[in-house]
Amino acid sequence: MPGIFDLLVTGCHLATMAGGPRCGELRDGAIAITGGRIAWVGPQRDLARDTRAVRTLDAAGGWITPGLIDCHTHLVYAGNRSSEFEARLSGESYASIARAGGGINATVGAVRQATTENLVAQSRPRLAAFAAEGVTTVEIKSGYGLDTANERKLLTAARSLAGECGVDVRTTLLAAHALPREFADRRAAYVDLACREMIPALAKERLADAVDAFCETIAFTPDETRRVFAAARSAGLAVKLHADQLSDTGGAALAAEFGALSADHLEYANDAGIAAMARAGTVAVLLPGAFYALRETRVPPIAAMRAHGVPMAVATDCNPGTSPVSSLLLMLNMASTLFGLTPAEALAGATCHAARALGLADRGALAAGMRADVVLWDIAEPAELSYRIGGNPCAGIVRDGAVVRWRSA
Ligand code: DI6
Ligand code: FE
Repeated sequence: MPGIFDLLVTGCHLATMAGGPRCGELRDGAIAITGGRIAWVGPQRDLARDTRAVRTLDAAGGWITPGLIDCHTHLVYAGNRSSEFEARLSGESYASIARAGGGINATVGAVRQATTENLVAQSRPRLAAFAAEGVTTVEIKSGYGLDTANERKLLTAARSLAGECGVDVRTTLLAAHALPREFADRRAAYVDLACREMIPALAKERLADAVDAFCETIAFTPDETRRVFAAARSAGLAVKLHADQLSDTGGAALAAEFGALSADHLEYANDAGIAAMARAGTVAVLLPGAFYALRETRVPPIAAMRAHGVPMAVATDCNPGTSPVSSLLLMLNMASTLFGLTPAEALAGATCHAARALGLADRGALAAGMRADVVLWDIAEPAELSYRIGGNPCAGIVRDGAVVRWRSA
């Protein structure tokens, strides 16, 4: 074992998520960190008696997991849509509200009015809520600007929130989220703008890590999505897809065809699409918050995902319309109660599989060489993370090797 570690955490149980049954659990373990990376993980009794560290933290019997990863959010936005919530409660559908010019376009109106600073100020409490629950990596999509300047504003706000909060933010350009009002009846012209201007420009400015699209009857067709993905590919960006959320448009297979990092929602995905995702290595991102808020009844084909060995991630879809959620822990619960995931599958969905949905090989598990994003929980068993509804058992956070908080230390 090397000489002096930067940080040593003792007295813990670990859900390593690094393979093996039951979350790769390791009871009575310890974890050592050096240079922002995990240097060693193992049973505490294997620590050499002369092991030294600049700082040692006692976990007092709590559980350690990798930092949680929310791989699908739209958390930078302005305003809110509580009036649409009321309209849906009195019988209107999400699709009819969207067709009448509300929905995503309502938030686009609010975002276009807002300054970057406004957007940061309105989104800060949401990101802070994630961070307080042990989320150390968050993906944030644009998609409420729908022109180059306003999509840039959203991505810039996401990047600047990252800087001030310390959470690692991955940005995704979602130009093909909805047809903006000024392009009504000029669909092809908007897709041209997205492909010829928005994607190349924002990729060149390094504001986006990936490109996403909403492939749906109320949004973009499979052919329009293909054009967007081809532009992403030319710009050297990975792709992800909002697929088969409200109807089966063949989104799962389309995502697989382009080697997408993930296909998300998937309530209506067909079996051939799931099989294609397995072959392509595309992660299924489950979004139970949107399913719940829209009071959907069609559950994603979990059995097919398991049968084909498609990795399942779980995310919040934090957005003002269909998932006004800022708790990833609540999504672990809903993934189990609504979709039937085991607690171990749900936790994998917010750690190792979420990392893969973002194309990040350096996190999501506790193993030597991984980024040192580590969370301490006051729980007796890992299943408690999805069993409880409300409350926050997070008792300590180490992010990129730095202690953000630790009990009373
Ligand atoms: N699917 C969703 O659930 C969100 N976007 C998407 O493509 C909804 C976004 C909104 O209604 O504001
Ligand atoms: Fe979404």
